[in-house]
Amino acid sequence: MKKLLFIIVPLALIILISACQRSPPVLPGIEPVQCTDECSSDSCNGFNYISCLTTSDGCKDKSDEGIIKGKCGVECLSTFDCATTQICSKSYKCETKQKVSPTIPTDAIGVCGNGKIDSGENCGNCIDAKCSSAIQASESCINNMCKKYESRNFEYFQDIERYCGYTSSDYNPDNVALKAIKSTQTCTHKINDVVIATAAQLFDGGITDVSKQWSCGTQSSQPISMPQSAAFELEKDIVSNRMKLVQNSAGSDDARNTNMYSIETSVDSTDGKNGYWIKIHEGNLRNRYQSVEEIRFKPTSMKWIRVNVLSLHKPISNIFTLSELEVYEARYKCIGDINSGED
Ligand SMILES: [Ca+2]
Ligand SMILES: [Ca+2]
Repeated sequence: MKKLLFIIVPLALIILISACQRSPPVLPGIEPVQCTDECSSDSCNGFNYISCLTTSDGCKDKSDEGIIKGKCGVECLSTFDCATTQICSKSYKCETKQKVSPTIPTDAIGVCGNGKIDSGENCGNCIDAKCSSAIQASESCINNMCKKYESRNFEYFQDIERYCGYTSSDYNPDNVALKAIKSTQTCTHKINDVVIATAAQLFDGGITDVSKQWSCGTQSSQPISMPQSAAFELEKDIVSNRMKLVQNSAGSDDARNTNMYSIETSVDSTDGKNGYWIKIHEGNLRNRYQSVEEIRFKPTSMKWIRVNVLSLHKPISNIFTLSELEVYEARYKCIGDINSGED
């Protein structure tokens, strides 16, 4: 029994001592320091001012104060912070106002119609580069260049009336259009695998044969758009006072009849499109196939002749046809008249 006591008592003491060591007494009022400093001094995050403050735990913490005038390169927060000639920029700096000059949108540069002659623009492809005084015809656009226009004697009607003893009914009976050398047109019509109806058929002497007429066709049910034109170049400069225009003459098909038309002439065109043109006549063709229109006008110099078809008698038609344009030279006597004026 005594032996057992010798073992139990020291064992109990060891347990008691180790228990006391595991939970040491906590002193009231003193917390243990368990934090670290977030920062050591004030700083910036972009334009934001970050102050470094000591908090209640005794450590330094970051505090974002926002954008503050005078800190982090911020000179101003609004234009009121700047001088009167300055504004507060997006980077919070006072900057002198720049006078904003109007800028041409980049998509307008190089555009035809912006009023400036841009690279690649000329009188033939853009109105910006049109010749200086085309109305007075002192310049004319030929091969995409403005050239001095050389007027012909018989363009100034008053002068002719004053100096020339012509009569409007006096003309040479030879149809000079038959000798035309070149032609062009805005539209054609395929007659068959061999024949296409072009402006050349306007001066081939053929009237009733459908393959000997200028035709325009959409080759579909779509109506043909207006205006359309055909032009041809005479063998040489002439002075004319009479033409004959023959209406569509294809079979008895009035659906192809031209209504309004005009005729223009040029002495300096090289291709039937460029150059200076004057309108010598405008009228309506009768709504009857094979009808012939007699056109009289004051003697006018011409090398090129252009017929413009402005409307059809059947506007929804998908085809129209003009058969022939005959051109006659005026007879006049001017050479003696010019120097024997009466006043
Ligand atoms: Ca332009
Ligand atoms: Ca013909």
